[in-house]
Amino acid sequence: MQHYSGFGLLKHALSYHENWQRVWRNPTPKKKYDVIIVGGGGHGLATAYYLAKEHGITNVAVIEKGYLGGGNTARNTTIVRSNYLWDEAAHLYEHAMKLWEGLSQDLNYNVMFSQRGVLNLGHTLQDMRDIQRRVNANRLNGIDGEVLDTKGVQEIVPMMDCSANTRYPVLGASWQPRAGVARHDAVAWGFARAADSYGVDLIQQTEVVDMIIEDGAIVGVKTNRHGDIKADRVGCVVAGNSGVLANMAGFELPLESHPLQALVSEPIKPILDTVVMSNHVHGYVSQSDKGDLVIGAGIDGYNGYGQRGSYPTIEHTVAAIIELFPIFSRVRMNRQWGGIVDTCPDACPIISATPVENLFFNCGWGTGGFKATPGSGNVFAATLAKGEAHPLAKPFSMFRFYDGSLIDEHGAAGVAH
Ligand code: FAD
Ligand code: PYC
Repeated sequence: MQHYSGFGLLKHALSYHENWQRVWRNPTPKKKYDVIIVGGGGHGLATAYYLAKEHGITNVAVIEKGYLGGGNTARNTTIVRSNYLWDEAAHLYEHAMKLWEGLSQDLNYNVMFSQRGVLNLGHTLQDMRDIQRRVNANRLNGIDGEVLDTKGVQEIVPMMDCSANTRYPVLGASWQPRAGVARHDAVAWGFARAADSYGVDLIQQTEVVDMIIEDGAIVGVKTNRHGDIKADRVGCVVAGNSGVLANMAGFELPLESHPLQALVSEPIKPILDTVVMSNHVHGYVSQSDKGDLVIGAGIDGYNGYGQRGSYPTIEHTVAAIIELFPIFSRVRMNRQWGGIVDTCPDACPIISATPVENLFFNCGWGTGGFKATPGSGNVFAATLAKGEAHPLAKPFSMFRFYDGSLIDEHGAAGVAH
């Protein structure tokens, strides 16, 4: 990595970034790869990295229709936690958490993983019973967690309105100290740089427009810029566009695409050093290192591929945050945006073989996949390398919707969908 003095920085800014080193190559695609990953978000890039690092498979292309990490990876609010209820999900997200804990060192790239803790508030007796049950389950799975009462919450966030006078008084919370946030762009860039260094081709501004399927097996993809590219195996990691890609391959996935919005305030001095989420008033907030309050809530109810969202959701979200933090009522909101999330009926992902031989899908992460990025890439790489599901991925087969073995994580999802 190059270091510049203040003068050097100014000179490079004025010279339109001349002589800056590329962080990854801009390769011309080969005719054929061992593995093609469709989708250059965090999950696709992590998959490519672990394919190369852990399985020695480096003849790999990641094909991205826009720029790397420009989808939901760029649009999310970066909450990382592993406090899911059911064993299958808890094991998967805790696998990711352990990888997060060594990720900056592993990638030699600072992903700014900050374990500042996450509070999931309870406002009713039923909330508190659910929290107790989830924390017990977490502990049995070796995942850190505590049940806090109102006083315990107030000690962690003194400026939150925990009085008994509010419409939905805070009765307590689950508290996961190892949870926190990470820098979303850095995660994509770190995985991209590391994958590139193993020889993985990162092909941007190239859309997969069809699948090439012969005798029930995929043999390549059609692209809008580079024609046909062949591959022995293809992994689709395209989040909100998963239904579109599945249709190209001739099957359907039980997914709905919805806008999910977030907004950030003007930067303010450091005031909130943890993450607060509330299902009941339904909003969540953290503060970025830059000082912005990072705010969000549930999905927009309608299906769509728009990356914007509707106004009533913003109004509701801001009202929820002000209910918890009246002190924020005079902070101005700076920006708002949306991503396209792919929601599954049981609020759990699909990491799976498909009816088409050698074609695999990793999708359905919905509102909560950022936290899974390294774990998802890690188990999907193993699945692609071996042609059969990694043990942690096995429960997340798409065929669970045929035999009914669903894993309902709506309660722990933290965000309504
Ligand atoms: P993406 O980053 O969307 O990558 C998929 C890529 O596929 C895109 O870059 C897209 O351009 C590409 N693509 C699509 N179709 C094609 C094609 N035909 N050809 C080539 N490329 C294609 N999760 C959390 O854990 N914590 C949070 O706090 C959180 N907050 C969120 C807040 C918002 C507002 C949103 C929208 C999401 C949030 N999420 C959160 C969810 C999280 O962002 C996603 O689950 C995760 O980023 C998905 O990563 P991905 O790599 O699978 O998808
Ligand atoms: O899954 O924790 C989560 C989350 C927070 C905000 C959006 N998703």
